[in-house]
Amino acid sequence: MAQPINCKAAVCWEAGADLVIEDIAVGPPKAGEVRVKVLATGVCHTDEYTRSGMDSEGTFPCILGHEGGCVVESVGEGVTTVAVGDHVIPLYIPECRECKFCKSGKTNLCSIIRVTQGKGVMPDGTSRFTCKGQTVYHFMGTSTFSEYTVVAEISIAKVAKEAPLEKVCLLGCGITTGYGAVMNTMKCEAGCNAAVFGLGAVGLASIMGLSKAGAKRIIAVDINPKKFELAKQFGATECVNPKDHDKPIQEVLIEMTFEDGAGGLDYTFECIGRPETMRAALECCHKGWGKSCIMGVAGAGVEVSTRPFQLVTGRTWTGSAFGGTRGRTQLPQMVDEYLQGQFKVDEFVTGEFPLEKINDAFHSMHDGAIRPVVIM
Ligand code: NAD
Ligand code: DAO
Ligand code: ZN
Repeated sequence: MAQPINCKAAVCWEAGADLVIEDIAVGPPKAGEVRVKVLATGVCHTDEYTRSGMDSEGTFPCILGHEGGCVVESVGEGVTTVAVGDHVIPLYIPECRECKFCKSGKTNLCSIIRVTQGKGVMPDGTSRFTCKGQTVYHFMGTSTFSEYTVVAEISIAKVAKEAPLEKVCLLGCGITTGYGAVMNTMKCEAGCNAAVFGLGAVGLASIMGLSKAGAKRIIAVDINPKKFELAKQFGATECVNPKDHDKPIQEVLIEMTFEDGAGGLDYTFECIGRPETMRAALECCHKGWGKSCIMGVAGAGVEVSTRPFQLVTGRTWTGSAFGGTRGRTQLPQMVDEYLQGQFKVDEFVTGEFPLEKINDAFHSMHDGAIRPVVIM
């Protein structure tokens, strides 16, 4: 019978506070749950979004983190799909294969544990974390900023043991989101023209996907020109800084793509999280067929707008969560493709930090880092 484990974790005691390294207890996995040792974890802007207090769903105190590279330490009753010693990546979007959403074949948004996950607890309504006699809440069903965490069996993808966990942990969010949006959500075809707004991990991964899909033009858009060199290495054919133009960026992009009497992109990807760039990404789509995909997460309560005529005239506005990826089914394949050199992962890592320096990892993101990785 598994016992609680005492270990270190970065606890966020309240919205807006720096994380504090604490000694915590991690309870044993209950039925359908798995306890994992976290070896490495990426730090994503969504962790910062919740830490800062912008996330209306944030429950404190909590353990953030959702890009983990882990090894199974123990399994709860009834767990059959993973075993002690397996290498796994936790999933903030589970894949139960039984709920209405999973069975539809139309979406990756498995909703079977959505309500409890949103409240920061395991599916039975309780937390596995305690610190100083106090309950500490889970985050996104993953909580990877801890040396040990507990996740639902349906929320882990088993991956090849040969893959370095300090790299493939990043497939737990940003890379998979951008790449998957191109491949799964938009299904971009060879020869298409596309624009990517925002050149962080999500935008760069979109560029990588577009390049692999055989896009003819991939226009990278960012207000930070320091991002352009990397965007080109990932496959961008042109880079545009909206600050270099005195007209709206959508007009600039339409002019850049003007051909046979009309301009506009076949596909655009919004990887920033701002309503004005979401609007621009929609409005620079080609009349009649252009499609825009929102991945950026805007602040709570923010709304988007455009003139309805933009949609009447054939542009499509959609979005993608975790790149439409069904994690348990598709992440193992992605890890295998990474091992075969078919796509980049190492290139997204912009620094490694020990757990004690996790706040420095957060600060590095403000300076334009793509993905800091915390080595536990
Ligand atoms: P990031 O902050 O690393 O990258 C954003 C980029 O946008 C930066 O390079 C920044 O310079 C640029 N930018 C900011 N304002 C701009 C503007 N007005 N015009 C042009 N460029 C601008 O972020 P990231 O980690 O790549 O994530 C991007 C977004 O995607 C975030 O909102 C994040 O929360 C979200 N996200 C969504 C999913 C999902 O499943 N949909 C998953 C992961 C992240
Ligand atoms: O099913 O209602 C739902 C929500 C699923 C989670 C979607 C998350 C999308 C963006 C999160 C940011 C990345 C960490
Ligand atoms: Zn499901």
